[in-house]
Amino acid sequence: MFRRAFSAAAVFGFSWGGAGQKEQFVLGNEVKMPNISVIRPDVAQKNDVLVSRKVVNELDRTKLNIRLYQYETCPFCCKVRAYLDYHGFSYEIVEVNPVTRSQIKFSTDYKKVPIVRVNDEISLTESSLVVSQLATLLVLPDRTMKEVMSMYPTVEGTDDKGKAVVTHPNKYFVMMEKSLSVADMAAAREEREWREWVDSHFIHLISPNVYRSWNESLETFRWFQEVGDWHRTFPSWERCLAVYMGAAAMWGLSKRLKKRHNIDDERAAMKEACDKWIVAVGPTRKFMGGEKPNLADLALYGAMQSFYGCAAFAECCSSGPISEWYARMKSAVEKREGAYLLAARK
Ligand SMILES: N[C@@H](CCC(=O)N[C@@H](CS)C(=O)NCC(=O)O)C(=O)O
Repeated sequence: MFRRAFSAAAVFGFSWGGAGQKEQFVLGNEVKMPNISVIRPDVAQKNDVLVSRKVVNELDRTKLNIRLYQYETCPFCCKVRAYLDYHGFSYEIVEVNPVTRSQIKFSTDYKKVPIVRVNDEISLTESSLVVSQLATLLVLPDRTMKEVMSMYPTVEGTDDKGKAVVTHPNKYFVMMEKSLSVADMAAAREEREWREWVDSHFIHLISPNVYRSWNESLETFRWFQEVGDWHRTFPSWERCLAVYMGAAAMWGLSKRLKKRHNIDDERAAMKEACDKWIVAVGPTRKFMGGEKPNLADLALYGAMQSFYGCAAFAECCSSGPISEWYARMKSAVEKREGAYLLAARK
């Protein structure tokens, strides 16, 4: 049973302004206040895994029944959450145990997170693909999820080591039925290129930074335990195993990742990436998307949110223009400023 319900304002600590000057969402002909609640069930429903939280937006009438299987601090999962939250979707979160992964045993061929289940029948995987598919669903309100999925064909091939890989050549594309102006086409290209940069460059800088020493790795896992609410969702032996095994494994792996991605000084590389982003946004835009965040803004925000409690974030991202952009993003996401798009979908 769902016993504890908190308003999102209480959970996230944001406010909507003083009396009489609250922010409003215009949905079709209606002007509504966003009303988000976050429910934390204490126990699992019969024949189900424990839902760690349920985000409910009364204005989401899509009936998609979205469930996100995730690790709270996985950058790929954070990207998907940033997208869902900014657009005001209602959805459930299931925290997956990183050691046992028992919560995703229904998925026999795909063993990574995030996995997004829609109506308990469709599994969406690959964070950027998931975001493009959901974005297409919002742009084309008359299409079903299955129709949207068919717009993203898979291509089977092999990587440079001869291992079989499945790719989605158009995974950064949002499908439109109308033709775009030259300016909108340039903006869409910029958005795609920077989303790809987040996946192929920025995210690779995170592990070498947050696990760079045994102490930092352990600190990082202790923070994961805290924000992932592991105390509530996993028994103590699983928690202990996940913290110490995870910290040891990732400390070792981060050395290999550093080499693989040719990272010399991890902190300097992170600072350089943040500077590069700020230069790309430029001095006149609030976001890369202009007045509103686009999918590249949401991707980088999600990736950065995945390590905001770590020393690397404090050292590289908590001052200067990047911190100002991050604060603007945090506010836009937490206030569900993109929720107007959901209005078109019944
Ligand atoms: N390309 C995938 C990457 C997903 C991924 O690598 N997820 C990691 C967590 S950060 C994972 O599940 N690894 C397997 C594991 O932890 O067991 C995406 O964008 O969703």
